Amino acid sequence: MSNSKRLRIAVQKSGRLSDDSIALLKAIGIKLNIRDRLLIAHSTNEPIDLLRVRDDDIPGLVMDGVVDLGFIGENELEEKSLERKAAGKPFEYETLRRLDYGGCRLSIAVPNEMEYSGVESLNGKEVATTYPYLLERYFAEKGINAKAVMLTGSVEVAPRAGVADAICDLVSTGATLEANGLVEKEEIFRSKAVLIKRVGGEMSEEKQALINRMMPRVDGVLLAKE
Ligand code: PRT
Ligand code: ZN
Repeated sequence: MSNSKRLRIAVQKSGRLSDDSIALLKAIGIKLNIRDRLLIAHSTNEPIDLLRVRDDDIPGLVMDGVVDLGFIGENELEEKSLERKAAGKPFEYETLRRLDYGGCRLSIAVPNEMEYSGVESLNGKEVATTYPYLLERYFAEKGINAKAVMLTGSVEVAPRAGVADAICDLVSTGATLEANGLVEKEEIFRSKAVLIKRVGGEMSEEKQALINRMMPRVDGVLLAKE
């Protein structure tokens, strides 16, 4: 698929990274004809096709060489990279640029009433998260004997529901934690959106030339917004 003559770029179809990623592509002069329900969108002025998918799928699409470039949050990228490495699948990519949106942190939070005197307080506890690989790595680095419990949604209600003792989830304003009676205790990963490129397989001269033309324009847009 990556042999296609047109440059394939994966973007989140609908979510927190979608609008900013599309806006960046438009700002660097790529005209796009996006129809809401369609998986693929074609550029009308460059040989570029957009693949509009769930963000969870973007790291794998790049690492498997199905697409040439992808816009993705570093949290999802690092988690999928660790997961694929453990499974013996390709997990490599090149980061072309760190972008100026999608900023958040992955943090461990505990119920207000839980006694907490440092990360050691998590020994023997169960922590609900959508990022078990990042969390297990953190526990291993800190020498903590705690268990990551995988949940794909509603992580913040897990302690109240009796499913876990604490959580590890993305935080931006902190409002969600507060609304659920949780206090942020340990920041384990800081994330922003990044533009990544596949590393395996051949890249045609035409496609590489197009990427080479795009990147200075990306830098120009990022600089203008500073
Ligand atoms: O459907 P699809 O799988 O594509 O989307 P998704 O629901 O998995 O992802 P989405 O759109 O919610 O987030 C995409 C990416 O945006 C994440 O992977 C992060 O890189 C980035 N991002 C930045 C965030 C946040 N900020 C964020 N605050 N992703 C999620 N949140 C959630 C968080 O999980 C929690 O539920 O917002 C809530 C906390 O926000 P505050 O402001 O209350 O602290
Ligand atoms: Zn997702």
